[in-house]
Amino acid sequence: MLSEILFIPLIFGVVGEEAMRYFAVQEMTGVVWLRQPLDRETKSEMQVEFSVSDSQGVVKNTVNIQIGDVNDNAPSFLNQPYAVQIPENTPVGTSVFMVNATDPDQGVGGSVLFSFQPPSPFFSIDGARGIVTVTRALDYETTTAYQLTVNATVRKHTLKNMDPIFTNLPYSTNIMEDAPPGYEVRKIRAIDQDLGRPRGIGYTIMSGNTNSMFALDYISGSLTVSGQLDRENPLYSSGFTITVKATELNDDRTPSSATVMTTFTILLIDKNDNPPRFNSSEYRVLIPELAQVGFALPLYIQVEDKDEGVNSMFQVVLTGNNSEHFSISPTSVQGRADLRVRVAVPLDYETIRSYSFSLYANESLSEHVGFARVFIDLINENDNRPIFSQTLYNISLPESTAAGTSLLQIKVSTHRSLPPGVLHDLAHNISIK
Ligand SMILES: *[C@@H]1O[C@H](CO)[C@@H](O)[C@H](O)[C@H]1NC(C)=O
Ligand SMILES: *[C@@H]1O[C@H](CO)[C@@H](O)[C@H](O)[C@H]1NC(C)=O
Ligand SMILES: *[C@@H]1O[C@H](CO)[C@@H](O)[C@H](O)[C@H]1NC(C)=O
Ligand SMILES: *[C@@H]1O[C@H](CO)[C@@H](O)[C@H](O)[C@H]1NC(C)=O
Ligand SMILES: *[C@@H]1O[C@H](CO)[C@@H](O)[C@H](O)[C@H]1NC(C)=O
Ligand SMILES: *[C@@H]1O[C@H](CO)[C@@H](O)[C@H](O)[C@H]1NC(C)=O
Ligand SMILES: *[C@@H]1O[C@H](CO)[C@@H](O)[C@H](O)[C@H]1NC(C)=O
Ligand SMILES: [Ca+2]
Ligand SMILES: [Ca+2]
Repeated sequence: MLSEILFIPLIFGVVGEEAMRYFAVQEMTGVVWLRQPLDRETKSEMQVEFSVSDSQGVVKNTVNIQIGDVNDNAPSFLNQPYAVQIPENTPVGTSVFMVNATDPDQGVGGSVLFSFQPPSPFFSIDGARGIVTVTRALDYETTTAYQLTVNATVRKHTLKNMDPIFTNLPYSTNIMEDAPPGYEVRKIRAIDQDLGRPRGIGYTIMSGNTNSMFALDYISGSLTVSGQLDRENPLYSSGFTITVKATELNDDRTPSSATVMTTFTILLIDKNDNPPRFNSSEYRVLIPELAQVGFALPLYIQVEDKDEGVNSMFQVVLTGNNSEHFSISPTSVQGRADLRVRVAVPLDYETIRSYSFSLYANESLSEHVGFARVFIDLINENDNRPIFSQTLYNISLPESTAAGTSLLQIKVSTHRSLPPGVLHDLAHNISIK
């Protein structure tokens, strides 16, 4: 039996004019070649897009290429020529001049070492900063001018491996409190400061990652959200200060001893995700009907919206039949408040014995409503003078009436109308003949 196998070749390429000037890709193997020398001092980083295609289509991917530093620049003096006039009585130890040289190479390759060539008995030069100092008393009568030659050399690269450094510091980002898991807060990046081919970096979180709310990709340095954030959670409300570490990796990808740490601060931006809430679903109170207007009811109502600023502003309203008999304050709240309910009109048990109200806390968002019930019951008080049915009870009875005989039923009724506070006496005249 025969069968045909069709080989579909993959074709590799590089995209873009600038990238094509520097890089060539072998179509069949995907091996990348450099077409011309790179120069870190001109461009330290390039984003190069490579492509791979088959008969079905093309896939492109961007590769970030960092150009490492080599010490390929000689230092140069700035602001030449140098000529200084100093008084002959300039004291020994006085700094009289400063030479200035720069080197375009970065890091260790870029630091310059100064010396006088040949050395002078009268002047010295600070190797690192180029400061020229008088070291011996001068005498105009002996010498009127000194000509000195400064030698600037690039400092020898020390054998000690330098620690990497973070770029684009400081790391501080504000993110919405509802950022979903997987959301990238930011990419952090550290670079190898040493000359030559830069080593890879591994990124880790050392501390501050409360409840593992964030994840840091070891290779890419991408810091992402990995849990459900909530600004109103007291553990998260003041933000996160995460200590991150960058470790240079050896060629076999094991961590080297060259590391650097920094902190990353993340603050959560409030979202209006909480409605106002009362601290109970219902409040009940019993008050004397004679409670004065202005009397504050012993109702301990607290209401709170846990959000921040305008996201925690709301209006309080007490509604229901006869709710105007009471007043509530405050009615405009931001954040949290203890509410006071006060008597607004003279109350009367004989007219209304109990009240039942709805208490709302409404935010500007219509679905953000806090709700509670309020029940107020009045205690009856003896605020009415009793009234006898007759002004005089006149009864006659025979003298033989036995002790304990019921003689008379006295009817007493009350009607409302007397102002509160009247003392009541039940004195009445009964004449018995
Ligand atoms: C050296 O020259 C550079 C470039 O002109 C300047 O920015 C720097 O301030 C100079 N340093 C001193 C110490 O004069
Ligand atoms: C300049 O200084 C360096 C370092 O001290 C020394 O190696 C070099 O020979 C000096 N150059 C000249 C021209 O003297
Ligand atoms: C509501 O809060 C107030 C004020 O803090 C407090 O006095 C009251 O006991 C609370 N009520 C409930 C049911 O927790
Ligand atoms: C409201 O209260 C009044 C007494 O002030 C009463 O007559 C009336 O029936 C009540 N209305 C409702 C709807 O409860
Ligand atoms: C508060 O919200 C409730 C429920 O949505 C609504 O019945 C009431 O009219 C609102 N009150 C105000 C003052 O907006
Ligand atoms: C009380 O009753 C007696 C006898 O029935 C009568 O004579 C007398 O006038 C009455 N007194 C009054 C104040 O009504
Ligand atoms: C009761 O009798 C006394 C003395 O006789 C009199 O002063 C008073 O007015 C009488 N009270 C009533 C309510 O009739
Ligand atoms: Ca919130
Ligand atoms: Ca809110």
